[in-house]
Amino acid sequence: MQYLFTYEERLKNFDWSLSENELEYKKGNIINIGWYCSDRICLKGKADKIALFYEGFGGIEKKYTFNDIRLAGNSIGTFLRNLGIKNDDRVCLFMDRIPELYLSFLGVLKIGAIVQPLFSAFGDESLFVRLENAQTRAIITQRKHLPKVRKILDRLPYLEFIVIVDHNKIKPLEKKEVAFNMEESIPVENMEIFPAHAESPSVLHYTSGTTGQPKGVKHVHYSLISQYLTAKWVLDLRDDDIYWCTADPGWVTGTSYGIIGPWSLGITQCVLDTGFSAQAWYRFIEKYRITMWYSAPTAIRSLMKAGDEIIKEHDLSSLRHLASVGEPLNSEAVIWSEKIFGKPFLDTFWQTETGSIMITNFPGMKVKPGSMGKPFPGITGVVLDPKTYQPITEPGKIGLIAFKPDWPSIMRSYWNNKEKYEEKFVNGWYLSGDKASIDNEGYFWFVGRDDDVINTGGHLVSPFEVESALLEHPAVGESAVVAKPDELNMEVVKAFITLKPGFTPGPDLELEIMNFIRKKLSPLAMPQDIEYMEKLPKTRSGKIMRRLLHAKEWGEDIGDISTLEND
Ligand code: 6R9
Repeated sequence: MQYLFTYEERLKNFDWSLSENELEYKKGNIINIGWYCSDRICLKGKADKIALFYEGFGGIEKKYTFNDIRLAGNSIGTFLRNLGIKNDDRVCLFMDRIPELYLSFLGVLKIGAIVQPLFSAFGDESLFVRLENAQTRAIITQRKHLPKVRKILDRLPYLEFIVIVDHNKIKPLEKKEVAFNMEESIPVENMEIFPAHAESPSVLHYTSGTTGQPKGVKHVHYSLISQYLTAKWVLDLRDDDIYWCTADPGWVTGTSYGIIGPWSLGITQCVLDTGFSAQAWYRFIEKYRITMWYSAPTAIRSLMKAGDEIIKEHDLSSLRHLASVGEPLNSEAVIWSEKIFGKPFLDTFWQTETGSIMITNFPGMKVKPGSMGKPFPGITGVVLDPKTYQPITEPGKIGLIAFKPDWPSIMRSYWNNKEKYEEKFVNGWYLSGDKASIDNEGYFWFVGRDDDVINTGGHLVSPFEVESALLEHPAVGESAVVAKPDELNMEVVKAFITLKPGFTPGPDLELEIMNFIRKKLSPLAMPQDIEYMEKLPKTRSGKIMRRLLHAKEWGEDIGDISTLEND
């Protein structure tokens, strides 16, 4: 395969001004991501190029040119502005992967408001804590998700508008609800784009931590500088590519590389909103002649499981380049893809907080299956000694993955949580919260997380959030949530609970509790296994020893238990 340059060439004299120059951005200028992803591409002569091919349930197909997405962004932006939404207001997107989700993203940014994308699979409680924390002023949603919004509305004094994109005019609108139909709206040819500057806030993504409620990661418009160049170099996007990022924009991958990266490069992308099935995915690649595919290990493992026979039924020869993110990509998956597609999935490592790819198998670089690759040019990545926080120089020794906090798309804060934000920086390093080793050729090898956050199929789940929800169930006395090994998702959620007096353990109660969590949080956070206990292991100071439960699940040594309470 022909690549246009090598990693070493790109490392030489690297400077982010390379990206700034390509984007014709100069320090102090206006930089609005919404404009860059649509208006600028039209000005570059690509107004009639397809920006989005969409396929939804029931075979619905739609397509939009860059001029269409420019106009749609204008219409939505103008509609919100007319409601009184202004710059820095938080606007939540709570939709399935329908075109309105992608186009509203641009519209919100165009007026300088902060876009807060959330998974539409979230239950009312998950939605509530994120809207409450961000003091969100408007939410854009679909009819099917309204019951969840209506349920929590009275507890959200800052939420003024519920914008419904598919109002059917049969049922009357209720409190705070307004209808906006994109297809029926009058195209807005010209609008005043908000003059965002480098540090103007852009996207607010919520991510789970070990303790406390999820944290809102605040990004700024200048993040474009990182997202543009990493999309161009790592995803190797070229003008005639047909690109498919399988991530939902509720996850940072779905915005940084499912909207901003590709569209700022003027690339055609495809969206499939029908959920996962190997058959459907291969058919989609074949139908749209997808050339670049960015996905995640769990999906890749599911495809492997579906078998190679089904692949033979499809012409997948259009695929030119593959990459993966979200969790460790096992070497088997790399080897499998090489065998099946003739090219390996290239592993990329990054986080909501980093905003863009940090460690990567750069196109053309020798792939060591199981390794995450090397830092992107301009990124100083190290592993630190967990005691001294000094970089480890010895190859193969495990330490904490850390980065020099000087790249354009690093988060600017955790929303209203200065304390947690400051904890992420030590000795002038940004701490990722992950562990790895670096080999003698500079390749990073992922080891695991440095906290209790559960990574199930690429989705981060906070044990705290699940425990809190469990405690709201009338039968649950105490709860402890840990990761349990799983073949497909690598980790799944396991809950240990004690019951309140008068409740009897059993499969019916287990099912009831699981459903309770699913409705409140999301299907992803639902425990796959609930174990009843007489009492939970605790330290003498009364803290639940999750470490012990974790070790039990993973068959590991339980370590020091001197603080374990025993009566
Ligand atoms: C983009 C994204 C970040 C956490 C990260 C790490 C895990 C991501 C990985 C990986 C092993 C990879 N992670 N990529 N682990 N290999 N290539 O995933 O953001 O949802 O914030 O998750 O995911 O633990 O710290 P986010």
